[in-house]
Amino acid sequence: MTTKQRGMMQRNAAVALAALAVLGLASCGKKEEGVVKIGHAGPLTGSIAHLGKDNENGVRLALDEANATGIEIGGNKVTLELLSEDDQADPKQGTIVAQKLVDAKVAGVIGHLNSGTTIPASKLYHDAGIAQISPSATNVTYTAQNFKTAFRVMANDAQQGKVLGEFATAKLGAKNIVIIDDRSAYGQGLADEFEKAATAGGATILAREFTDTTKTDFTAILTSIKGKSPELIFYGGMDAQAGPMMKQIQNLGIAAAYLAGDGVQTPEFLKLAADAAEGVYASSPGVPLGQMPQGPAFAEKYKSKFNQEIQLYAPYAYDATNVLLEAMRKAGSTDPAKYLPELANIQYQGVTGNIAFDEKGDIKGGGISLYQAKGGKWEYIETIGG
Ligand code: ABU
Repeated sequence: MTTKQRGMMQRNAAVALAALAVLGLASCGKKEEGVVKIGHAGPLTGSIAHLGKDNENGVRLALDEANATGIEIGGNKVTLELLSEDDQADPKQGTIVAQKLVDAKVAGVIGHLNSGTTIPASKLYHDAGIAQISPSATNVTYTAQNFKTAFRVMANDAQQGKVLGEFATAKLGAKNIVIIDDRSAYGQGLADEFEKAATAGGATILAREFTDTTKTDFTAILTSIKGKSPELIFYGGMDAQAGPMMKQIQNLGIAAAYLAGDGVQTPEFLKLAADAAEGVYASSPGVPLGQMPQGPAFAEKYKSKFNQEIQLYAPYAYDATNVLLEAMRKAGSTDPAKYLPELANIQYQGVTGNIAFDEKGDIKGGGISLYQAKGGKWEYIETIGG
């Protein structure tokens, strides 16, 4: 061996030793830096983008807070990175962005917003073994699939439809009802549950009418409904349709009570329907923000960070994110295979209340609240269950 060759060998050995020393420190020390990707998916464009952004803000707030406090998982400092995808509230786009999040190797997903995207996406997360917590999808099918990866942090539409059907018949005394839905998984599913409960309460369903999530002109179905003189119209769908629908109901002079679910119990509906909103009834899972254990404090920090008011589901998206992080902390791992059992058994005191899941991944003890629009505000009536 020449002197030059010996010199090169010595230099290579020194470099290898230095690399080993760094690796050794990293594996023995507690301060290894790592980036953990957390997925979010919801409609960030389109007619309900205000709700998708609201969810995204809830997730972002929780992640930013955790990063600011220097979150450690398994003794290692980690940096949480949000990967937020726009599913456009479209089932096909929902599976496309779900696959994108799976391919990006996210450690968990908060979403999707809509039942129509959450349900098909849940199969992809399930097959990839990734935990999914929806802050807002309420269709019963989501958690009825027995996927050990699927969770939600609010009551479902079997509970919500029952409360709405009983409210329509027992409290409002409606005997003749027309149901409209938007043919989405949420709208149709909630309308079905409402119909069961309203019929059990003694009402007659005069007609079931359908629209879709893209329409804003309902004159044809409302004209047909006017001829039936219902005492109550139930709508299964979102605020973007309910707003213009209420204006058209008012313009046509239809004198029926109007009742809907959580997709309508938003500030956006009040804005879209304007004075036609007066008297409308709607339900929402959980309790009003002001009655949530940390609701007012959350509303303040949300406003100060995003310079806007909460739409609807942001506190649930915030809690869902914190529940996911808590399960990772308890397991000491960001590997879903390790933290999923902790998530299934979580007991977490969040902004919205206590969060624990039943064997299907539904929240234990979620209640449903009822509201009426009065003077441009949602006035609280009562909470059933929870
Ligand atoms: N829960 C109403 C809005 C979201 C959904 O379930 O489609």
